[in-house]
Amino acid sequence: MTTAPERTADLYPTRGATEVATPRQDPVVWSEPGTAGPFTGEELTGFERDGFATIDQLISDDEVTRYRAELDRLVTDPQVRADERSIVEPASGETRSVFEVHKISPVFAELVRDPRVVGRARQILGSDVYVHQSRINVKPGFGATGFYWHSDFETWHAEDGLPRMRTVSVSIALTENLDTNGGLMIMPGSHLTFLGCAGETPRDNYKKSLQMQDAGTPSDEALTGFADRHGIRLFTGRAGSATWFDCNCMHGSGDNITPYPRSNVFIVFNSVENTAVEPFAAPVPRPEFIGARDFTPVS
Ligand SMILES: O=C(O)CCC(=O)C(=O)O
Ligand SMILES: [Fe+2]
Repeated sequence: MTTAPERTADLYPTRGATEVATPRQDPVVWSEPGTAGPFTGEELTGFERDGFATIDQLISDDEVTRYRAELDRLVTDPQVRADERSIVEPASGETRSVFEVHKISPVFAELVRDPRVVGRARQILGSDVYVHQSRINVKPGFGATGFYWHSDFETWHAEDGLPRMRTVSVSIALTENLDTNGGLMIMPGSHLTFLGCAGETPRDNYKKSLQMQDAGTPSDEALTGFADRHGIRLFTGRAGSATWFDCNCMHGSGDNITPYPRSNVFIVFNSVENTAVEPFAAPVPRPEFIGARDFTPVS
């Protein structure tokens, strides 16, 4: 008699017939209390409660200048622009995101290895970590479109096969994030509830969802309930500031119609004890430049 290979249990059902809320089944901070690292105990407590922690100045002004020059280079380099890693604005054709910047740019690779960055990720995830995704989001002025409300984990679970909520993102501002230029909004405390979304994942969903998300989008009713319960926080900060946020935060951002670009670099760290398996709710995994399948720890 043969037995079928055991599938990883699905703790977070999504993309079924109806929208369904599941309480979080995982810790938020995985390291033992008192584990040394760049975050203070107080910051970690806040992260556990709210799902995010902000750092006023993660990198210096000189470093901002260097990383921003590298961002500009990546956005204007015709070879990078022609690469599938570049996602353009549907209307203007301008570059909106470039993925896997830690692989295509030695400068951003350095940022990932920086102890101020990877050290915080290790502290939250309580293990060695690898990069599940990295990207720059450029958001130029005069009409860059926003990112509709979503939980990143919903997509990473459904389409990339991350089993548990043991993943954290950092968004580092490379231009000033004003209250007017399409900054990141998070619903504090929303990371404690998983909202499984209704609707099947179309094949090659990522091609559309990177410009405008559709599958994996919460209903207006659910978002109203979340917002009424948790409120909405807008993150502002000078270039060099950073927001760390849990993988299951309900978040999004508005359009940028100001003249001032809002450019950030995002790095997503996943625990080496939570590596990707088969997608939980999609026909095939997304390409590796969006969801890594190389689990080599950052050293
Ligand atoms: O850049 C933003 O405003 C939000 C980006 C985001 O949510 C994402 O890249 O998953
Ligand atoms: Fe996101």
